[in-house]
Amino acid sequence: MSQFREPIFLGSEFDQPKESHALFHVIPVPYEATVSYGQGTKRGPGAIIDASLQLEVFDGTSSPAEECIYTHNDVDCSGTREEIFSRITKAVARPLKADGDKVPVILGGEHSITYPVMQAMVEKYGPDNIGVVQFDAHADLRDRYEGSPYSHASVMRRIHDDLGVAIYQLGIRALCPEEFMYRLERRIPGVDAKVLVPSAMKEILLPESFPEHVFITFDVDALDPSIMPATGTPVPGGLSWYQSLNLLESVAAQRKVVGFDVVELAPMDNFVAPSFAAADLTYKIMGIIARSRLATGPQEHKN
Ligand SMILES: [Mn+2]
Repeated sequence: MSQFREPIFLGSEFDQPKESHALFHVIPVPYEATVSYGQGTKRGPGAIIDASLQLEVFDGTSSPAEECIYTHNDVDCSGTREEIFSRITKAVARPLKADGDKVPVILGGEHSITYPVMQAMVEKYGPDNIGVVQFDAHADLRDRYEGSPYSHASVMRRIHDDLGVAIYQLGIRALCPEEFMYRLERRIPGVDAKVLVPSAMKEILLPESFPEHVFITFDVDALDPSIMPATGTPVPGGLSWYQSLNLLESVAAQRKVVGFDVVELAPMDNFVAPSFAAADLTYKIMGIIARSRLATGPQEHKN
């Protein structure tokens, strides 16, 4: 059990730090059960970590790796869904229970893993003190999908309905009538791709009532398929690279980001660009979080 996974995130540049010293806790979750179209998300975490070996430590603004990145062993994704979900919750709870500021960074795997991840986040912060900002092409608000309430297509419904957590959606451009009505009835805030993308919007304003802690769930299909074709259900009209980074900065400027995940990468065998994009995105979000911790008063609500 003490054996580290090989390689570790940015293992080309750093040895595994002491677990207690690290701000960022990378938790690979190679879970794939309900993906509906393309397959291969269970290879996502490995591909992101492999690609991280090619990253520059300096991200153009700062070197977030200086805050230390500890890579945990892969969560065991064998057995029943219940067993796997409870292992995921436990793995995320571990850094949250430790002393000091620790940021879980979960690498998927299919999007359904965000539900057990949020169970750990809610245990730490309470349902009223944490909200989820979701970058995604799909609303993921179906009550069930293909018979399962725990499908990747239902994950945000579980988080909002069952955990009572506020959500904010960015980049959505594929949803069914049930999800459309649910969003209206529950007044789910956010900005859809058809507004966000043509206007090249760089900043959003979270509702004043939105919780002070934020978990970011980044489904890579939020990105346009031109930069992210390696995902099970790509949808045209997605976010560009810089727009995504600007929006992430905007979220981190308004609330304290206490964890994030990058999910739904289905790596392509002969095309490394999407895997590298997912690794770069993961590292860029670390940078945004590290810098927001240093900025004066990042937790002050700007709205
Ligand atoms: Mn999704």
